[in-house]
Amino acid sequence: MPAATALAEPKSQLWDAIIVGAGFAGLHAAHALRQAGLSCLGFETAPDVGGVWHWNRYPGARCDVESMQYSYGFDETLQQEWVWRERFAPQPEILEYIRHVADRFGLRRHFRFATSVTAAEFDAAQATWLVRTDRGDAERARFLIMASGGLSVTRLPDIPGLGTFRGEVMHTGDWPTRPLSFAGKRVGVVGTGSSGIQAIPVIAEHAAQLTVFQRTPNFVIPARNRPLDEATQSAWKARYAEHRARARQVGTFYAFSDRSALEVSEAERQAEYDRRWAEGGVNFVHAFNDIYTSEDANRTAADYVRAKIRAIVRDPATAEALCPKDHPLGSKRICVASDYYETYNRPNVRLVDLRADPIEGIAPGGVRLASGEVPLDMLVFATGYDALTGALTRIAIRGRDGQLLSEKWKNGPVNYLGLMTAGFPNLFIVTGPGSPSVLVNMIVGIEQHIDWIVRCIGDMDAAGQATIEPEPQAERDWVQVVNEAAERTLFVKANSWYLGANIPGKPRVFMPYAGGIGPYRRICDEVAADGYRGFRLGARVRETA
Ligand code: N01
Repeated sequence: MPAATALAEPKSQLWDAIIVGAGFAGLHAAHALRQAGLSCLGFETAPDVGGVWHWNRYPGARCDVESMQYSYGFDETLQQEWVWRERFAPQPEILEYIRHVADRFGLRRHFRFATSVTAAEFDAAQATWLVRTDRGDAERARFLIMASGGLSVTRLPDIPGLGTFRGEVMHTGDWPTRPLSFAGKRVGVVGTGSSGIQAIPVIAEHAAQLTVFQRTPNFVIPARNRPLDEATQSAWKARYAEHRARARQVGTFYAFSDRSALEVSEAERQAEYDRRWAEGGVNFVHAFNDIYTSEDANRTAADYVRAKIRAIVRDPATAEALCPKDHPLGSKRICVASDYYETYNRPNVRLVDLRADPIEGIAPGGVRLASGEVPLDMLVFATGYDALTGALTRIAIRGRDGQLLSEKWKNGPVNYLGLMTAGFPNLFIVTGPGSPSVLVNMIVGIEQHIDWIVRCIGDMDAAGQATIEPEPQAERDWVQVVNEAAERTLFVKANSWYLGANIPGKPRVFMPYAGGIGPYRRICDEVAADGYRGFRLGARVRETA
């Protein structure tokens, strides 16, 4: 193992950067800043590193991006030495990897754990951020890096009577660390997104009775998870540089099709879908190049999956309820799981279609439906997150003139390149709204953002600049670019968390940039090379005084 790089000591109580979050993004930020000779301090709510992978301990939790791709690419020795055990790593293995990275590069020492940032205020006179926590810390830094995650603020629906339930209540994104047993219990799961569809088959194996409360069915592709044998892994590793270079341009190691679903014969189309269904994983959606953009092309893929559901699920009414019909395939995040549809053939599993039989409330003994009460001992909410903006707006972040970020973004996030927002100098946002973020492999997006941010700080220091923030016109233009990119896709055709549609009252704005990580990276690099075009740079305070 390589020795950890020498720690850059803070020059005074003023840190070069404060980092919020010790997940994949925060850890990489700490490492990259230190490599650049910059000091940093991080805060993390959890007692240890891991970010979402610390909290998402629900049964069946695993990544839907393949292990060989869902890992850092910044260190050649790390990627060659680390051995993944499964094609899709389960949560404990990913957490083990993150902890290994923290140990290997000596990153924990930069963070204060079990500490939540509650407020951050820009001090224009000093050109610094003053950051406060729930444990009384008050620390200053020149830059504030929000590595707080796009899917980290969990959401429990506002169902009448929830507080009266006598049994245990859990959210998949805030799963207890204590051991939980489903044995002999009547368990209810609310929500059938990526988390629900992973947890349901595992809970079904252990619970006496499982009731799934489904509002919107999703398209679920089989994972075909398997152990990663040494030969497969070595083959990937031999070509890691090439794979990573490709992922930096397209967000994934997978090859994309250059054919339209509509230009091939029915037989060819079926053969391609069969091949990808058998292979498993999200690569199913790349079968043709217009699945995300053409409703007709998309329908061929959606029809294929619906036919699979009807073939797998024996009860025709359950099969029909499981068939998504109100949104194109992939317009809500495509789901990947093992034995999801097969689970509904088990005698101890029941699906409740909430569109036909809505939840009226929760009683001490179970869930009250329009048709009557479902008695339960445990209730699992797989009901998602206040995505992309939640972790930013719940902190009292005040920019120039005391403006609150939550106030500035009350009609939707407004920023330039997804990286910065006008009026909040030196505040960097990692993989938030306005960037490809959740539409690509998150680690690819994180590495691109952190590299850009650290380069930006270095360029500013070299040029004697103290502040950077977007020109208001540049961010207005970028919002337009983000909207236009979304309009060219079918993403806008679903009520998804991408649009904030899962949070009552949240402005309906398509938040991620759907133009692709390659074009996005080029734009960010060109902006930097062009003297940070669209940004307003300010000289050091001392020099202007
Ligand atoms: O959350 P979701 P998630 N009554 O918002 C339902 C990532 N992730 O935690 O669609 C009844 O997708 C809601 O119904 P509807 C991944 O990016 C990755 O599953 O709003 N139901 C929906 O079915 C993912 O997309 C991995 O009608 C209610 C579900 O709850 C993102 O995290 C694993 C309801 C929420 O689905 C979020 O996934 C897990 C109510 N009042 C997560 N409110 C992997 O890498 C909400 N729902 C595999």
